Amino acid sequence: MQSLMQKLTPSLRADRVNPELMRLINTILDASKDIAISVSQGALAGILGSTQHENVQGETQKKLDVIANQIIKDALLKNPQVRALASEEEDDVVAGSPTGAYVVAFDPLDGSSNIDINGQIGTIFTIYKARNDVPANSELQFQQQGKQQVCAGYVLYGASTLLVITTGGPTRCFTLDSKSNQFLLTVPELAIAKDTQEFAVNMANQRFWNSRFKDYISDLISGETGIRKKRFNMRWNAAMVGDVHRLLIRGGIFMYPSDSRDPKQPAKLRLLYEANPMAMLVENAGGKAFNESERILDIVPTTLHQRVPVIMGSANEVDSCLIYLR
Ligand code: AFP
Repeated sequence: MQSLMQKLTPSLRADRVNPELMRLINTILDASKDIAISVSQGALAGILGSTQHENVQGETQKKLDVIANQIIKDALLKNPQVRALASEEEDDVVAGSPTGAYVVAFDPLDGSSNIDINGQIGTIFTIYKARNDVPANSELQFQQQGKQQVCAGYVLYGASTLLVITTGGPTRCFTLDSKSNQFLLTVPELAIAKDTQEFAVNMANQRFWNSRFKDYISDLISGETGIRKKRFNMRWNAAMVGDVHRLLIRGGIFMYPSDSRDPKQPAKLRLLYEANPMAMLVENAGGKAFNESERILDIVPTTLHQRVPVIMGSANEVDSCLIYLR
């Protein structure tokens, strides 16, 4: 069966991806395969635990955050197509080759709190065309709307190592074959169910939500006897990559709304490294992705590490949530 499965390159060719972009995607994926080896070795590779450092987001870096960031950064800076890179773990934009055609942003290790518990973690990445009107190391390279992404994807280091990717066409899923070390196409076209009975939100933040969002969640929880007249189930992974993967496979709604915990930081998830790539993957699989008022892919970014509320997943359920929020 395995030999009949398509490898990544023919699939990208079918999606009319040009050879330079294809090589760039492969650079990211080769790096992710190295990360996958470290993840699978766990304590044996000395990757568990924290460093003494905080990243630009004010979060204590895990050892694997630093290792994964370095692996991807080193690989990208060797690729002449990379004009610049931005990472959740880097303070500033890092310039690459002045003639590179693309800029790449990534969250090297999403779901850091799951590293030490052997839970789901992943690498999220996005690629834009480089801008010729601003310097390579300018933040403006990355202040492009999400709808301008030429590729978005994640590698999920779970029970299997999976790649979910779109280059503007369908959102496709590949599984890393440990024998050939190749990503093989296992779901040619992901399609998110329009309706769902499953939601993902961190309920511990409830007291910090606005009243409209509280009302929406309360109506989900009230089940068959409530206004929604159906029973909803809840799941929370603490890793967006795992939660979004679940909704791509069996439908669902993933929410990280604005909250009042920290007035300087009204939302948690990062637009560039998390919200935009996931929004493109979700939309290209038939789902919807909004902050609380507009389509995520339409947001004009203003800063590199900007954070936004996120509501994404099954189209009809996202619409229902937005009715409460408006
Ligand atoms: P880390 O990668 O810093 O652990 O954060 C993961 C994340 O950005 C996103 O992947 C999760 O959905 C969310 O944060 C989890 O947040 P909680 O800490 O509220 O569970």
